[in-house]
Amino acid sequence: MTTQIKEVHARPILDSRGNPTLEVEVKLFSGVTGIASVPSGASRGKYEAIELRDNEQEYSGRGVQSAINNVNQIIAPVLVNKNVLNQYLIDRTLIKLDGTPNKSRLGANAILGVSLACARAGADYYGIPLFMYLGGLNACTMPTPMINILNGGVHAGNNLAMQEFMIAPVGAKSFSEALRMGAEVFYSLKTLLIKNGLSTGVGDEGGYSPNLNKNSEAIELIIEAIKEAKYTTNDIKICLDVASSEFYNNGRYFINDYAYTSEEFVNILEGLVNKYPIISIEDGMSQDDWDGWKLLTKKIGNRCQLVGDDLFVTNIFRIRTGIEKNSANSVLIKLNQIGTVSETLEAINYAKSKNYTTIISHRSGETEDTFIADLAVAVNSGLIKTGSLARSERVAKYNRLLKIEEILGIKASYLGLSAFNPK
Ligand code: 2PG
Ligand code: MG
Repeated sequence: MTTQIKEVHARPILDSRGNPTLEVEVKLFSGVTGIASVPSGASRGKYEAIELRDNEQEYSGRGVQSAINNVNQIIAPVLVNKNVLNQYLIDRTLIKLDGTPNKSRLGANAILGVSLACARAGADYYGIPLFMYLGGLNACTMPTPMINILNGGVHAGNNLAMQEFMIAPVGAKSFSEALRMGAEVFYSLKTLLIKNGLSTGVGDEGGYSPNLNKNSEAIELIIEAIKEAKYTTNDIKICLDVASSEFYNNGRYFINDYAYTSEEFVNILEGLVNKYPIISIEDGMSQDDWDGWKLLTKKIGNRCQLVGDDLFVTNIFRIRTGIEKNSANSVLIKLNQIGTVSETLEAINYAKSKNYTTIISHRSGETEDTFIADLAVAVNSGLIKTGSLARSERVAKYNRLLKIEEILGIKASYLGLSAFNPK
């Protein structure tokens, strides 16, 4: 059968931070080849599937040769002759071959590279775009972009505790209009930073990383930039990724030499939502602070999207726990947190069935691969988070979405504000 896998091959490439990662090629007997590469996070959740690194001298311990060997020597022989169109069976085979609950034997990076490349090969075999292969005729919702224009936390060298300050052009009529609006605000933010004598250097995700003392200063600068670009905060809303697991220790949230209790920190977030046009907060509370999550959700879950990233790690079991504990109302979806395409689709379907929104997300260490752009449309997630409007590994995803919007033509829809939970 021409859809059978002939060869699987992994090689090392560099990601956007200069760290090695895997590129995987899956060749079919038909001659078609699917290629994919694997991203990598910095503010990783502790319940994520394991990214295998060599811990040898090479690449300062960040080498991925063992993951590459696992693809070429262990996975490849098992997948040869398998039908690439049966993604579910391929992913199950990979999970079984690994045999651990967190993919620590073969590495989630090794497994994901193969899983993604198989999906691409399937799409290429049919000669249809990846979003159509994954989502069929029903895939037609362009995501509202959550554009990270100001970086802090571990993604920047500044002293902002919060990791991502994003804008969502909810008032746009289409994805392409949203992107243009976002770009205009990005330019006006640069002008404002220069005017205020602040740095216009960018962080890992391409957003500016000025040295500001308070998170609220960053939010106020962004609001000013929105107005300077001749928009209102009805057109463009603000979203945050607090990434609070990074500054949580022993039941306390440490910001600017102060150790807040969960309740105090919930009050801070509530204060921000009261004061500013914030419609989404990711990882407001830490991955282990279920009581804090419950309280935050009770207090502002009816007027703000509360996104679990480190909390849920795209893992259906953790999402279920969150639902049982009335925690959050949205799930950040990262393919490499769980490690296969089918498990990612399962997590998305499950979250949606419980009325949690899903945001398809990049990692801070990215490659030029645009898989997540297609995934966002394929599953009609309505939301994507893929960084700033600078640096090609970020812009590549937006550019792919522009192309998808063109392919969809009149079929494309853009939800704007209604993509968010709550609306
Ligand atoms: C996050 C991500 C992506 P990282 O926390 O949401 O923005 O960062 O990939 O470093 O975990
Ligand atoms: Mg996050």
